[in-house]
Amino acid sequence: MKSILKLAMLAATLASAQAMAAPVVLTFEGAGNLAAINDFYNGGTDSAGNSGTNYGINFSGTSLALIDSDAGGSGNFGNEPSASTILFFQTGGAATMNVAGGFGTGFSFFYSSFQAGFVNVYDGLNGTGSLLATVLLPGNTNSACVGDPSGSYCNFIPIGVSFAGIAHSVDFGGSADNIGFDNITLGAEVPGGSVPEPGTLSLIGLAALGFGAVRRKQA
Ligand SMILES: [Ca+2]
Ligand SMILES: [Ca+2]
Ligand SMILES: [Ca+2]
Repeated sequence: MKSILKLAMLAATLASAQAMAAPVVLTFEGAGNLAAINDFYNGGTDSAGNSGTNYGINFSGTSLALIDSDAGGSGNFGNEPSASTILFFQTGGAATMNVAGGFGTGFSFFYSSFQAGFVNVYDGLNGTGSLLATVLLPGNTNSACVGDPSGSYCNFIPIGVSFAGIAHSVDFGGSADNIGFDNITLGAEVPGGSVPEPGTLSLIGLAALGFGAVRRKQA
């Protein structure tokens, strides 16, 4: 009995260690433009039939992939940390990510938004259980897009948080069609991927266009 108990404890320790393995970075590259991400990272496909690496990660039906218009999609953004696809949502108040196997240590990502948003990390699936961490996301300035041909949302900022315990879901919240995320990194307080060159910080006219709206050239 004693040795069986020890084995059980060892298995629990190993499972815990596995949950905190090397950071996983979700770049959304390969997902379809305006496709629901669904099981793209879960051994299945997005709503357009594309599949990515199986990390055991599922996204709620409102979570959409968006490809930069400069790369043939309909995204109104620039300077994303991994070109040319990001996560955003057009309906509801948040996109939810479920990680059945759990993850620990920390969580981080890049985001771009004119308005304030938030990210909540929970220990249960689908935004349930205890709130492990909250990251408040101030609206950031987006103006001249240096390094990316076009796009109103062009100031992707890295941000992250460390927490205790094992997380199983994350809500990415904000104003629908006005906030985008990329290089979502599980297991690290600093997001993976290159940090884009900071754009100019002149506070010129913030376009009221949505994330999924390609900016039209002014006549
Ligand atoms: Ca662009
Ligand atoms: Ca781009
Ligand atoms: Ca990307």
